[in-house]
Amino acid sequence: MVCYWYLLGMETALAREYRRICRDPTSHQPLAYLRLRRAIRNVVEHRDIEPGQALPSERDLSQALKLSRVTVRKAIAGLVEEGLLTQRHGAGTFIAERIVKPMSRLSSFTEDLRDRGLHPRSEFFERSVGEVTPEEAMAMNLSPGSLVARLHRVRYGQDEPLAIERSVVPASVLPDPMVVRDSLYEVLETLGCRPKRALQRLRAVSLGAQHARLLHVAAGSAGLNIERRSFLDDGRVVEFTCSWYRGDIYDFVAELHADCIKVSLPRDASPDTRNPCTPATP
Ligand code: 16G
Repeated sequence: MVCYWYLLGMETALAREYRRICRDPTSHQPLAYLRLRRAIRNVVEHRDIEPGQALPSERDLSQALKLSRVTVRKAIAGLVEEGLLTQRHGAGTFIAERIVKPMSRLSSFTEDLRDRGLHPRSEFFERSVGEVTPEEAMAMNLSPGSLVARLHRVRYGQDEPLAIERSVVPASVLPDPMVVRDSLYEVLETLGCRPKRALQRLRAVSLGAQHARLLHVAAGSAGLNIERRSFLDDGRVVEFTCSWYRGDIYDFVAELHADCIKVSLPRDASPDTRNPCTPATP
């Protein structure tokens, strides 16, 4: 009975949101499955549906929203791929509890968290401008002596620390790192320099004492060390970021295609590029 009323309440919240989006003249979204996706994201964001809870069945949703089951299935499939929803065989569709991060989207930490209804924030250790180190120059194709902006921070979802990030951006792109308060990508966007593509390398690590302390986990816990080099359309490296994500919360998922047999690396993507982040810990 509880379950019935709970699902009914969720269905009502979702139906209300879906209709609101349909009526919204600024939404400009003609496709029903994309409107439904937006509505599901919004109710998760507003906490009308909590992580771990089940979504009403495809049939119930299609009846409540007067949509075809194909439309509902398409909306749900996209959100499963994004990681907002998970499907358990025979049990249904649920709001994901772990943070599932799709590897195919060049998204920012802030966007990933907002999509999951979490409030992102950063605590900075460093926002400075300095001369590029030889390792950074190599990773970013910069000449010796060039200036770079450095950001070093702990990233939080609500009040929980999720990752530590050390980003380096050419000072020609970001002359004043103090303007970054929350999202680096939002600032880059306003500067007309949001990355267009990126190369990412993941390594499983056990978190050292300092990183573990900042992430509120035991020393030696599993973590993921991720290096991202992001590029502008003209090939310039706009960002070199090393991140340490908590392994107990994050799932990184990639969609694989059987016909995608060629991996194309930019000419400068030497596999043995040294990791400029290794020596420094907060
Ligand atoms: C993500 C990126 C990081 C980027 C940051 C920008 C990964 C592994 N890393 O954490 O490279 O600098 O987002 O986020 O996804 P922001 O715009 O919220 O500052």
